[in-house]
Amino acid sequence: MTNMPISAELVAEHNAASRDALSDEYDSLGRKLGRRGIAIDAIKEKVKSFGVAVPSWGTGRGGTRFAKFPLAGEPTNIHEKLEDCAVIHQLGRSTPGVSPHFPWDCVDDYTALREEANAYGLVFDAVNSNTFQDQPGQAHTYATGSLSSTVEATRQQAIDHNVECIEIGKQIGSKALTVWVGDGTNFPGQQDLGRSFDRYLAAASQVYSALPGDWKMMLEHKMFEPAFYSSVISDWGSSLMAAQQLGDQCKCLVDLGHHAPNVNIEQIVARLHHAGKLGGFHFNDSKYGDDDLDSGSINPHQLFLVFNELIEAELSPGKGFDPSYMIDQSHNVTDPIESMLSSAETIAGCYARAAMVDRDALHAAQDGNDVMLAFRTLRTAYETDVTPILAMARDELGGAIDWLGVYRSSKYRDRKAQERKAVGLGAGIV
Ligand code: AOS
Ligand code: ZN
Ligand code: ZN
Repeated sequence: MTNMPISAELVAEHNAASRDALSDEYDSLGRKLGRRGIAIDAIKEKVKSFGVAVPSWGTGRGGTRFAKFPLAGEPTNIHEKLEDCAVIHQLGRSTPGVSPHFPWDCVDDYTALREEANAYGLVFDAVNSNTFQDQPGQAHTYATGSLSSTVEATRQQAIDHNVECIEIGKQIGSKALTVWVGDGTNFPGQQDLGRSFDRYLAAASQVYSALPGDWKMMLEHKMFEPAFYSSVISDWGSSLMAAQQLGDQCKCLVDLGHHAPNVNIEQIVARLHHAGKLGGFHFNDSKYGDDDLDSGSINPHQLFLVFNELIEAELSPGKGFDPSYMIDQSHNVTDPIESMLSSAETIAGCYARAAMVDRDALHAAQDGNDVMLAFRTLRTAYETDVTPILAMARDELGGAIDWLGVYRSSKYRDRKAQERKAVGLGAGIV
C-alpha cells in the first residue's frame, strides 16, 4: 500500500509486543492440527489469499426506519468512505475490495476514483444499482416498482440506471453488477404475480444485454421488505429462474438475511452451485429478518456451514465457479470500521475452519451412513480455535495482530471527527 491512514510504526510497535505470544499459540495449534494430519501453514496460506469485499454504504452508521444515531467522524462521501475502507484493509488485510453503490457514490471523475482506491491498495468489487428509492430530479417515481413497474417509462428509467452503473463500473475496474430491486406488493390483488415477474424478466434482459463479455450480473433475492405481501424476486427459486432465463453470465446472489426464519441457507448454496448459478454472497447475520447484523454475531455455526458447502463446491467447481464474497451490514450501534474488521475476521475464520474439515473422513462417514462420525467430523473443525492462524496471516501480510487495540490507540475516529463534516439526523438506510 502506498497511502496508509494508520501509522505503520504504530502497527509495527503493537505487533512486536504480541508476536512472541502469537508464535507460541500458533506453534501449539500447529502441533495439535499436525496430529489431525493438517498442515497449519497450508491453512494459513489459504487464509492469506482469501478476501471479502466491504460495502461502501456500510462505512457509515446505518439506522432503522425509526432513527439513525450518527457517529462523530463517520464518512459522508465516497472519498471518506474509501479512506475508512483503507483502514479496514490495512489492519485486517482481508478486505481489498470495495463494493460501491450508485447514485450514493457518484463522482465526476471515475478514473480518478479508481486511482484513489488503488493508492490505498483497494479495488472495486461489484457495483450496486439503486432503483428502490427516488432521487432528486428523477423523472419517474419508483413508487410503482422499478424493473417490474407497470409504467413503461419507469421500467426504462430503471434499465437505463443499471446500464449507467455498468458504464461506471467499467471505468472503476469492476467486473460485476448486483441488482436488488424493492419491487413487490403490500396487498393481495395489488398486482398480478405472474405478469410482474414477466415485466421484470423483460427489463432485466435489457440490462443483461449491456453486460460486457467478462462481467457477471448477480440477482439478489429477498423475501420481504420494503414490500410486505409479495416481492418480485422473493426467493432463490425466482432468482434461479430469472438467472437461467437471462443467460450464462447471470447468477444468483445470496444475502444471508433475505430468507424466511430457519431456512437451510447452506442447502440453498449447494443447490445454486449444482445449477452453476452461485454468483456471490452478502454476508451478515440476523435474528428476525433482514437485520443486517455483524456476520457470525448471532449464528456463527450457520456461517461455518455455508463455508462448508463452499469448500465442497471448490472441490468440484463446475464451469465458471467464482463466487463474489461481500459484506452487507448495517452498523447501528458500533463504529463501522470495528464491525467490519470483526466481521471479516469471523468470515475468514469460518473459511479456515471449513478448509480443515477432514473431507475424506466426512465423505466416507456419509457414504457409510455413520451419522455420528460425519457430524463429529464437521464439529471437530467447527470447534477449532483458528484465531492464531488469522492473526499470523495478518502479521505476515503487514496487518495488525490486535486490530482492535491498534485501531483504538490510533484515535483515527477522533481525528476524523475533527476533520469531517457532521452527518445529519434522520432515518437511516435499510
Ligand atoms: C437490501 O436489503 C439488500 O440487502 C441490498 O443488498 C441493498 O442494495 C444494500 O443493502 C444497499 O442498500
Ligand atoms: Zn444485500
Ligand atoms: Zn438486505
